[in-house]
Amino acid sequence: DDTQKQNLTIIGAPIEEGAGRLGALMGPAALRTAGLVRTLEELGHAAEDRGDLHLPEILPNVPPVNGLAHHIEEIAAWSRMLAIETYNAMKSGSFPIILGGDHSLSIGSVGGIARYCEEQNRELFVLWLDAHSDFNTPATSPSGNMHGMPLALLCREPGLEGVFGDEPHGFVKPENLHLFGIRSIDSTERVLLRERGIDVVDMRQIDEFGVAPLLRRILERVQKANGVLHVSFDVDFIDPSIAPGVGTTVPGGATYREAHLVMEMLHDSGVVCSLDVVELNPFLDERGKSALLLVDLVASLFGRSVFGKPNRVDQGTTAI
Ligand code: EXY
Ligand code: MN
Ligand code: MN
Ligand code: MN
Repeated sequence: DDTQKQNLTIIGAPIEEGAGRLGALMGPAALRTAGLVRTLEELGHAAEDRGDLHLPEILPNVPPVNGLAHHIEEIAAWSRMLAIETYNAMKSGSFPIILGGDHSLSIGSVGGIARYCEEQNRELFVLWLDAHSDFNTPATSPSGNMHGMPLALLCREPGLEGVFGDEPHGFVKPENLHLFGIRSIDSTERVLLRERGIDVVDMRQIDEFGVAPLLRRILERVQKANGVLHVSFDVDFIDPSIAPGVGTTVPGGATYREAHLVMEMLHDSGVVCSLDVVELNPFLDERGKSALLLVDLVASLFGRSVFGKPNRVDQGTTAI
């Protein structure tokens, strides 16, 4: 088979301070229990599990923000640690997989990856698989929960400069950001997303056109630019009927096959450089079903397939 074997660096980020409810800190443990590392190894990859990161005793000082940003000192500490970890993993030629933990962790994970890409002059694209657009600033956020803010910070919206302090990190170009599966946007977020011209593939488009052409358009863009793609996978991208283990469920999410097809196409594209798996809340899960589904989806991203990649639809033949 044509699956490329990769060096993977698995980093647990048991962070829940960015979410409105407790439990996401158990996410990395549940993903390991569900067999994530073993599954990746069985697919032939070299997976190094670095274990979980832990908050330092002394948190950084962050200047006060204009608006609400709960636990910003904790998020700042996580962001600075994670930016170092993902930067180092990329630099060593490895593919970082960050196990969350709530979505505020992407500030750090993407911040470190973007720093590496800037240094290497590689164009970074981000695919954000989520029910939400996560584009609030402290000034627009209705909740003050920082898991709703990572993209605003990464796209240089003002208000969260203190999070990284002097820690080196990169940014995401708004035109290289692709939101996918979206079905919950706050009214102030919508204004900002429109003003910045962010590409939003909402569930209505997915219903109407299907995931394949919508995702292919994004992947072709990355390939044409000789770029790399970071994938940020929020559990609430999937429909809550099959993935209930998340604190911010929104009905009408991706089906089992839609989610797998996304991961299979991402694998075939060969452009994915890094992955976050976020927002799993095992306290809300049902007998591990969300954790097990996530492990299967990650397996699809790393080359598991039913039979092979279709190369001629008309003949139904497969490349094996
Ligand atoms: N937009 C809402 C807020 O900012 O409070 C909800 C954000 C939920 C974010 C989840 C993780 O994707
Ligand atoms: Mn999210
Ligand atoms: Mn979400
Ligand atoms: Mn900065």
